[in-house]
Amino acid sequence: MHFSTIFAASAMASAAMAAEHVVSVGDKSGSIVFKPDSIQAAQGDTVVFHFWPKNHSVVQSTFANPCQPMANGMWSGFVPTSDAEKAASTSFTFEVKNASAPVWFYCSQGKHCQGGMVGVINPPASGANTIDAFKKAAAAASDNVSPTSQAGTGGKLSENSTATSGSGSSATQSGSGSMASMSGMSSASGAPQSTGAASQLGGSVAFAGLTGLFTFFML
Ligand SMILES: [Cu+2]
Repeated sequence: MHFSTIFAASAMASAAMAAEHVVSVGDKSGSIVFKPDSIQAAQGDTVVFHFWPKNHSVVQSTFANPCQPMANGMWSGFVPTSDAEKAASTSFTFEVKNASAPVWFYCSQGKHCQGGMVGVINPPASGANTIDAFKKAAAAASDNVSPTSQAGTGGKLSENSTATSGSGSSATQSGSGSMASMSGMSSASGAPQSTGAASQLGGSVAFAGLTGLFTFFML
C-alpha cells in the first residue's frame, strides 16, 4: 500500500466525514428518554440535541457517578417548551473532539436521570461500561444534580430562526413532517460514517494520527 494513497484518502475522508448526529431530548409524547441514547461519532462530528416537552436538560457526567455533573463537562441548561408538534427553537450542539473518550450524559430534571433519561457518545467497544450498566447505576443514584456552571458550557446553544416565526411557518415543521425530516437528517448523516476503514481514517486524520497509522501499516 502506498502511503500517499492513504494520505489522500484520509484527507478526503476528513473533509467529507464530519457528520451531524441528531438526538431528541424527550419526545412529543413526553417520554423521559434520549433518542437515540447511544451515539457513535467520529472526531469532528457534532451531536445536536433537540428539546421536546416539557423541560429537559443535557448534562455530562462520568460513568462512575451518574446523575452528577462532571467537572468542566457539558451543560445545556434547561430548555422548556410546551409545543409537542416541533422541537424547541433552542438546540444544543456538542462537538466530538476525542472520539476515544466516552461522553456520558443525563437529564437533570426531577428524577429523569434515575428514570433512564441517560445516554452516551462513543461508549467503550468492550468491557463493563455499557449504556445498560449506566442506566442501572443511574436508577440507583440518590440525587439528580444540575451543574452550577453557565448554560451552554462545553457546547453551543443555538436558536433556530425558522422555529420562532410562529404557526404560519409550520407547514414543513409540524406533525409527522417534522419527524420525517429529523429522521432523514440523521440517516443522511449517519450513513457515511458507520462502516469500514475509511471512517477509521477519517477519525484519525491529525498528522500525529497519520504517523501512527503509517507505523501500524508498516508492522
Ligand atoms: Cu428530562
